[in-house]
This record gives sequence, structure tokens and C-alpha cells, in this order.
Amino acid sequence: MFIDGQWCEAASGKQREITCPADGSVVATVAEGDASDAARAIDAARRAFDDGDWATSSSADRARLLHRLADRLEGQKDDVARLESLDTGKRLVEARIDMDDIVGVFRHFASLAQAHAGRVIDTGMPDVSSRVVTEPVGVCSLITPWNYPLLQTAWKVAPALAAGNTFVLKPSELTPQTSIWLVQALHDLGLPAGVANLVLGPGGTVGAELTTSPLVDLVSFTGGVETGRTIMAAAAGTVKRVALELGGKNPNVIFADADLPAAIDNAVTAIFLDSGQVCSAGARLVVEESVHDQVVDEIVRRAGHIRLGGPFDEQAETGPLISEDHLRKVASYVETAVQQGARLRCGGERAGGDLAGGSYYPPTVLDDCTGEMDCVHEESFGPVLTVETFSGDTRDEAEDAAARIANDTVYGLAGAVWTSDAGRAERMARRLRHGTIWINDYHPYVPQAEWGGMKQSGVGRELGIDGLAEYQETKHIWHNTRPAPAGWFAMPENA
Ligand code: TXE
Repeated sequence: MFIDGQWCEAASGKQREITCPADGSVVATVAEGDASDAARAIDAARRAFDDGDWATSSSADRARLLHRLADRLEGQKDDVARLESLDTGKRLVEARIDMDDIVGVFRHFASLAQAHAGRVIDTGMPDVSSRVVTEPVGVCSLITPWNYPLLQTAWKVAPALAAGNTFVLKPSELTPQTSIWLVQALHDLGLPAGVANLVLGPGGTVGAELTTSPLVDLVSFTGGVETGRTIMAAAAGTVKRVALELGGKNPNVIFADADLPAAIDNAVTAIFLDSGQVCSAGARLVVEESVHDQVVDEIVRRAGHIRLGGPFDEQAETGPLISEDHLRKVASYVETAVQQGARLRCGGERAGGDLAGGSYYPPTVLDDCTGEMDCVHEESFGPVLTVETFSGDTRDEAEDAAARIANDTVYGLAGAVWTSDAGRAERMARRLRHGTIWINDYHPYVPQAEWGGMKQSGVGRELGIDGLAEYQETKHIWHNTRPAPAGWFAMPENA
């Protein structure tokens, strides 16, 4: 762990083995901290914020640091991608793409750091200067999951540093290696001691301290909705600022008038990319009845040909699930779906043969799903596609039916609509209550655009311009350069 500019073991001396889910091999042994380690790290971050120079450093200096961090990652891309692949089991080629995205995220916030310095207000009073300035929020607890470990960390660390905050980072206990690389890189680049701290360990102890400590000002969390609720409640004790990204149950709506070859191919990627362990995965196919068979038969055929394999298997098209625990959860989700009446079209049983030693679950399609089934509402976070069908006698009825199904979820992270009718595309995009809508596409994102969820998918936004604002306080400074009595209350005589 890295606390106050020093690498250290856990106070308890405990350690944890990190295993690669592709084959169960041990790929690292790291410290396993507890609440006392988290408290030390928070103290260090607090001191660095209150007494150090970082919070008042120039935005140009902070931007320079982020650009140099991006340069370093570009130079070490293959090594860092390899660490990510070993921890997550994801294919090296995907981890490399993640690294390119991360470089883009650092550079985006480096440019933004200098672009939003506040604004001057025209009060109409010549003797008054009124301006709105931004300041860092303070000490930030950054809690990240295991599916895109360094990418999700970058979405938090980059704006936190760009805005002048100090932080304690707690990555998922399953995937710590690239966070270790990150804090070492920041240290090498001259970030003052105490600004970036890393504590490893479980959510129940380390995470709890990070979300309840009165010394923490902001908690930014990406993970499951249950944990998000716990964190929001924990942070309420001292009214911390919270930013939460809690996943989704994302509808991918295909109208009969869509470019079907493109829609089908993207529907396969939407759900099976990274074995469905993507918060914005297109896990709910919502398809117009007249093309249901054509679309679903082809998705099932394609799903059956997807090659599973480990990070360094060049033939593999997607990898394992993160852990045996997660595999059991996905398997039980599919079992419940079938019991509730969903029709299993492919997959549905863990992969055997050469893949039996890893946590592999094949692409799975559940057809004939309805809004009453748990599988349509709960996130499986695995390679499982549910299929719901809509129809309507008129254009408006079809759109109403599609929108009703697509919005019938407590989540609201992302969704897509496929149609060749531009008017319909625009109408649907506005009707869907999700934070990102793709029209005739699925999955791309850019760091310049905000990312985040409506409803129970979370609170706040990452990336874009708002992603920096999450880490900034706004202060209004009113300066009367010609002070005078207010004259509001009568001046008592002989006072
Ligand atoms: O996530 P957790 P888990 C969803 C997905 C998955 C489910 C559970 O549906 O099946 O969440 O996954 C830390 N206080 N997503 O159990 O528990 C934990 O140590 C503070 C969606 O792996 O949410 C880790 O660092 N922190 C998601 C982080 O929270 C706590 C990505 C995430 O773990 C804590 C991953 C506590 N009380 C899973 N308990 C997405 N939005 O992309 C745990 N943590």
C-alpha cells in the first residue's frame, strides 16, 4: 500500500494472493489492509490537503503532471496492459485498448484543468467585483471495481488531481496491480507525499472507513447498486459529497426498419464484449416482433461461435468471468430465469474441456422474456442476453411499446435504438430515461462527453465537463471596492 509517500505493508501484516480467473494461477501477493490502514491514509491525505501546496498549485502544473502521466502510460502500455490482463483475465488486446482510453482520459482532464477557472459576474455595480471561482473539494475516497480497473480509476483520479484534491484510492480487492502501478508513477513524477494514497483490502473494512470518516469530503464509487446504497447511507453521516456509478440493465431496441446486419452484429458485441462484465452492456434486447426470429436466430447462431480463452490466447474473442463467486451468481441468475419461463436458446452451463480450470461461462441467450421476470430487471453482469418483443399497429404505437419496455427498469445508465427513420431515432433518444443513448451504434464513448446514470444507476457524472465539476467546490466572491453603510435599518439617534 502507499501512504504518505511511502510503500508499506498492512498494519496487521496480512496479505492476499491475487489469482488470474483464466486459470486460477497466483499472479501477485499484495498487502491486505483494514480500517486502521485506511485511517492512516486518510490522515495523510487530510494533512496534504490542509497543509501542503497541492490544493493551491497552479492548474498549469496539475495539467503538466497529467500529461506526463499519460506519456508514461503510453511508454509502458504493454507492461501495464499485461498486469490488467493477469488480474482480470481479459484478453491482452482488450487491455491494450483500455490503456489507450486511459491515456485519452488523462489528457482530457489535463486540458480541462486550465479551461474552467471560474467566471466574472456582471452585477451592474461599477464598484463591485463579483466572481465565481472553483476550488478542490478536499480529501476524496475513490473506490473502484474489477471490470475496468485502471480505466475506472483514471475516470476518478484524473479529475480529482486536475481539480487539486488529495485522495485515498481503494481498488477492488481482486484487481489491485494497475492501481499500484499508477501511484508509483505519480510518485515518480513528483506528486507531493500524501496527495495520492493507496489502500488495499475489503470493502467491509477499508471501504467502510473511507466512506464514514469525518476527514473525508467526497466519495466517488463505481460498483454494484447494493454497495452503492450502503455507501450513500454511510456518507450521509457527515454529509459527504457522493458520486455513484452503479451499473445498468441497458435496453438495446431494434425496430424492424433498422439496418439489420449492423444491428445484429452490434447486438452481439453489446452484450458479449468482455463477457458481459460491462456496466453499459446491452443486456436487454428489445426487438420488434416482425423481425424477432430473423434477429434472434442470428444472434444465437453467432453466440455459439464466440471463442472463449485466456488473456494471451490469440484465437480467443472474449475471456473468463472475474471469479468463481461471480460465475455462480451468473449461473444462478440463468437458472432462475428458466424457472420463471424464459427460453434458453444457447449457453447456460459453465464451459468445460480445456476451459474447465478457469471461470468461463459461455454466451447465453434467454428468449421469450417478460417484464415479470427477475432476469429482465436484475443485472447479471455476465454474458447473458434477455430478449423482449414489442409490436404496434401504427408507428406511434410501436414507439410507445418500445419506449415502455426500455424504460421499465430501476436503472438508467445506457441504451440504444436501431432504426433507419431519423425522426423515430430522435424521438426515441429523447424518450429513453438513460444517461447515454446510442443511435445505430453500441458502446463507443469519448472522454469529452459525460457518462453516468439516471434513476438507480447512480448520482452525478464522470468524464465530460461535469466529471471535473464533481471534484470542485464553487465559491462566489463578492468584493465591494467602495464600502458604505448598508442603510437598511434606521440608524438610532445618539447611538
Ligand atoms: O461489487 P461491489 P461486486 C455490479 C455487478 C456485480 C455486482 C457485485 O452487477 O455483479 O455489482 O459486484 C468495494 N463500502 N457491478 O461485489 O461490492 C469493493 O471492495 C465501501 C457493476 O464485485 O460493488 C470494490 O472495491 N466499499 C459495476 C467496490 O466496492 C465497498 C462494476 C466494488 O465492489 C463496500 C462491478 C462498502 N461497504 C460490479 N463493499 C459497474 N458499475 O461497472 C464493497 N466495496
